[in-house]
Amino acid sequence: MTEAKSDIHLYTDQTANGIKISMLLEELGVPYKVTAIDISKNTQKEPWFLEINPNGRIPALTDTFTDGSPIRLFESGSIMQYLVDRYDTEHKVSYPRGTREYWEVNNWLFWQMGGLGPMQGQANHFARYAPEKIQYAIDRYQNETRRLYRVMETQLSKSTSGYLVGDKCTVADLACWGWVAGSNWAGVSLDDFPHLNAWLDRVLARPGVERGRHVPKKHTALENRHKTEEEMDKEAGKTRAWVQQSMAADAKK
Ligand SMILES: N[C@@H](CCC(=O)N[C@@H](CS)C(=O)NCC(=O)O)C(=O)O
Repeated sequence: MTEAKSDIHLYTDQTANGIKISMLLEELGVPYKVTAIDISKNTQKEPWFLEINPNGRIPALTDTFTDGSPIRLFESGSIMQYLVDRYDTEHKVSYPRGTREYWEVNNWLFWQMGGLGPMQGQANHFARYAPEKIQYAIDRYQNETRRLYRVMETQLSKSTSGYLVGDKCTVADLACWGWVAGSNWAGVSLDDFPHLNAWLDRVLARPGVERGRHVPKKHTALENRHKTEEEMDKEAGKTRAWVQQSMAADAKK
C-alpha cells in the first residue's frame, strides 16, 4: 500500500513530455487532479502558471509536501523522480536507492531528458514547423534521433525482460515511450528497429500506460503510422503559426 497521502495536481497537455507523468501516475495507481493546458493558447506563459513552472512549459505538478505545505515540481524528469521517491514505495516502476538498477534507471532517465527528447524535438521543429525547409538541420536532428533509437534498440536486444532496465517496466521506459511513439511525426522510421517496435507494443499493452497516454485528451501519435508525409505536413500547419508567434515573442524578451 502507498502510505503517503496524495494531493497531486497535474498541469499538462497531450504531448510526449506530458503523458510521461500521467502514465506514471496511472502505473502507480495514485489519485491526481488534472488541469488541461492548451499550449497553443499560451496558458503556460500566464503569471499563475509561471509560479508553478517559471520555464513556462508543461508538464508541471503541485502536491502537498511532507511538511504540510505546497510544493511545485517542473521538468518531467524531476517530476518523475519526485513521484517515484514519494509514491513508489513498493517499487512498481523503480528500484530501491543504492541498487545497481536504481542507477541504471537514472542513466536512461537522464539520457531521455538530455538526448532523445531534445533531439527529436528539434527534428519535429525543422521537419514540421520551420517556415523554410533547411535540409542540413532536418538531416542533423533526424539522424541524431535515429542514432538514439539505435542505442535503445541495442539495449533492448540484450534485455531478457524486454524493458530497458532489469526485470520490469520502469520510469526509464515510461519517459521514452511517448517520444518513440511519435517517431513518424519526426520523420524517422522504426522499420529497422525490431526490438524497439516490440517494446513499443509491450509498454502500450500495460493498462496504466493505456489510461495515462490519453490525458488530458486522446493520444493520436500512433495513428501517424498510417499517414503520408503530406498529410502530416498539412496537420502541422495548424501548429506552425503558433510556433512562429511564440518564437517571435520569446526573441523580444
Ligand atoms: N525539458 C522539459 C520540456 C518541456 C517542454 O518542452 N514542454 C513543451 C510540450 S512537450 C511545452 O510546454 N511547450 C510549450 C511552449 O514551448 O511554449 C520537460 O521535460 O519537462
